[in-house]
Amino acid sequence: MRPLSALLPAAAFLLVSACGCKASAPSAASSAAPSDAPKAATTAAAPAAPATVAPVYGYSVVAKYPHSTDSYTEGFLYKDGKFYEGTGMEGRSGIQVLDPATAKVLQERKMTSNFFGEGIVDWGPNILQWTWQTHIGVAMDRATLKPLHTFTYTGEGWGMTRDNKRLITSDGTATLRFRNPETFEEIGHIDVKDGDKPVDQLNELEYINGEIWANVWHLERIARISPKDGKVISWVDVSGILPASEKRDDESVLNGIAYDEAKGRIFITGKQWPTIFEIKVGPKK
Ligand SMILES: [Ca+2]
Repeated sequence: MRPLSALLPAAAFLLVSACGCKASAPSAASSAAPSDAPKAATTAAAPAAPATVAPVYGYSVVAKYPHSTDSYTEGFLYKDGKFYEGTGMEGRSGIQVLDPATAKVLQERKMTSNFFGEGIVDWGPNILQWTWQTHIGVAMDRATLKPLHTFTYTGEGWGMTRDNKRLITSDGTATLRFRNPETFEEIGHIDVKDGDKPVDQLNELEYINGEIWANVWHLERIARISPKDGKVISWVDVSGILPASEKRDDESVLNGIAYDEAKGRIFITGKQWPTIFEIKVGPKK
């Protein structure tokens, strides 16, 4: 991998602006349909969930929080009382720090318009964000969102999370990769399977109590995955949690899982959803 110092100037290129930040009143008025096709064309809003081997659980909603319908959610985490959200789409990508109660944008940094932002992960005092198909990511100071250095990788960038030793990343396939948090180099991987069947399109990730939780692109289902062997331990079916009438389009899909480790709270949201849901896993109704 290229030495990080050689890539330093690119950090300023990748991230162009911080903001003084206004309250983000969730609004659907400002965004026209995206001119660049998101990851793939689709016409089916909610395909039937496939049969599974692992048990399927349901959910109950504990609380609801506001979420901006302008945010094309690609990365989502909870840290020190705030939500951190990475957003995608060229021209709309960046990272925001949000007040959970009000959705007020406390801090923000935007990417230049040629980048499509993807997952985010905190590591020590830093926060990392990578991009979909441009093979470059940026490490920022978490307190200020000031870019520190960039890093590169092969393949696509989708979701990111971590355990206490490694970063964990998805790329739209059934493979999750473990990475050195300092160099971003791959140090191992698992192939995710439900029974014998690979589970691909793994997207936004969250490490929760020794499991990797991953939502599957275009399904309202979360896989709970063993980090040891990639086996799907169980599924959480959140079908219908956001009424179809509140989804902007076919790409307004589930794509955000965040965990408040101190209080054991699990939050989920999706691309351009108006709501962040705190959920509890329970029997499927
Ligand atoms: Ca997450």
